[in-house]
Amino acid sequence: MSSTTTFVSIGDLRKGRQAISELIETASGGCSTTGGAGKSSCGSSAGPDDMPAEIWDKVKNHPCYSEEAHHHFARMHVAVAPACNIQCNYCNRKYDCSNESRPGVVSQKLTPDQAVKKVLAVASEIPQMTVLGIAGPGDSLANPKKTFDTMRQLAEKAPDIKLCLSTNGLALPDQVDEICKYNIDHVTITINMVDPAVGEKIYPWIFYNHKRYTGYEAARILHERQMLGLEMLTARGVLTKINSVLIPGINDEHLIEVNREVKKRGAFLHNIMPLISEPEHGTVFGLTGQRGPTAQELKAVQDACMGGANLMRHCRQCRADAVGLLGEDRSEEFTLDKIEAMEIIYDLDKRRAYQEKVEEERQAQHQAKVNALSNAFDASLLAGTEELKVLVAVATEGHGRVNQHFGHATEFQIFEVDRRQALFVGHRRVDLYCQGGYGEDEQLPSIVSAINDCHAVLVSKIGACPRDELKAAGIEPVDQYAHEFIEKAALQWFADYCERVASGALQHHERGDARIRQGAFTGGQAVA
Ligand code: CLF
Ligand code: SF4
Repeated sequence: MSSTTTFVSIGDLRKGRQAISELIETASGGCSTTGGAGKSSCGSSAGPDDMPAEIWDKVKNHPCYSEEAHHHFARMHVAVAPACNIQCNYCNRKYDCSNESRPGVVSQKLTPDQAVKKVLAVASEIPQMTVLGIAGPGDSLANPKKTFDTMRQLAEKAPDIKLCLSTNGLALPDQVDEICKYNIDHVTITINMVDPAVGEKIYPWIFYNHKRYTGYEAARILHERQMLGLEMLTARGVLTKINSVLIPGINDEHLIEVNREVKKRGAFLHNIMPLISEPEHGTVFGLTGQRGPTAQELKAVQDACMGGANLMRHCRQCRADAVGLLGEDRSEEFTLDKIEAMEIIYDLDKRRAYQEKVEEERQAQHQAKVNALSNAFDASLLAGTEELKVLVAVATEGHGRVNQHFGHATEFQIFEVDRRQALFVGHRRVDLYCQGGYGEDEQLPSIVSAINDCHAVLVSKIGACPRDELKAAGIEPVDQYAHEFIEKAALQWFADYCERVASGALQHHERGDARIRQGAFTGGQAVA
């Protein structure tokens, strides 16, 4: 069980927690249970009516804290924090911090001045970039000078950009004042355990107060610091997201308790991520054969946590210098030499005007979903389909629409659809089918396997060969909703599916598990 040393006054904690818990209570059904006209939860599509105005203001255009926002708004990371104060068994220091980043890629490390210049350059080119995060390549708070130097400058020079950081939590309690001083109102803490006996299997050592600790003692100290840091942030009204790496056989069931404990302490969101442990990354887990979870194992743990802290399911485990929408990476456009040659004009009015347009599009998407829910399901035609629930894969290039050719997809978004809602539950990375103008048929089996538990795949267009292959696998290729908003398209397709089942034209079959394992088809990238 968890043991926690708490130095925050109970009064502070209650006050700060009040606003956050109002929202948590509002959305307490978890991301998928409330359903209906926009009444789902914060990690997904909560709106201004679902939460206090000051919290809505913090999450509405943060792509990680709002599932709806991630279709429209971008984030960027700057890699200013190279050092770390702990060792995780899933990390190889040659690569980025895998608590917030995909392992296996190394970021170009920046000084705070270089980082600020890069942020201004990206902001002038990508007006929908609304959030700046520091997520490595080590731990942001093990490098406090570089991290806060960057944040201080940005708070002055780019006041409309939300500031965000990610940490393992060991140094967090000492830095809460600085975090608040620069108005950093989103903090991610990676918490993989609330029991040091579990923690000692994940963390071989920590470096704390000028001393190295190992084994159970290391995990106990880390746990206490994480809980204390979380409580302190809650007391100050900072929104917190908890990242947990799901490690099969080590903390899978335990994460349900982690979810409970972090909710108690005011965490806003819980992001359960799959372990990535390819041997070539050279991590302890990679080298000892510790496997990552399958997509189904990940979903099962997430589902078991429903009703606790709200879940984030749209994480892309992005790299420590990622730029763009989640799932897209434009970092190559903003290398230091390219920035040097750019004309940087940080035009606040232009950015605001653009973001207002994006907000309108997002509202339209939301309204389309609400309308589809009230119009698509004609109960008189759908007898016997009340309890049906299926998964649907969607090819999208963003903006919340079905707007990608099957052959161009490198990932599919997965929605769980029933007569109450179309809920985003994850994404599956796949190999590209279309290779320079022709279809690579050898890729088809792995693509089909990756979405083998889905009943349909929604695309803007699809060729004859993949169409036949999908049909043969029992997956319906659907292109008649090209360029529609995703939830509307998924709900309309599902209403049609239910009608066919109710009329006897089609027999409903449960789909088997997608036979995919972490990294099996993706060169070591996340599949969830
Ligand atoms: Fe970056 Fe993290 Fe802030 Fe987002 S990422 S520091 S909260 S701005 Fe987002 Fe990327 Fe997942 Fe992180 S998708 S890895 S959750
Ligand atoms: Fe690696 Fe991040 Fe863990 Fe540090 S906190 S050891 S950088 S994964």
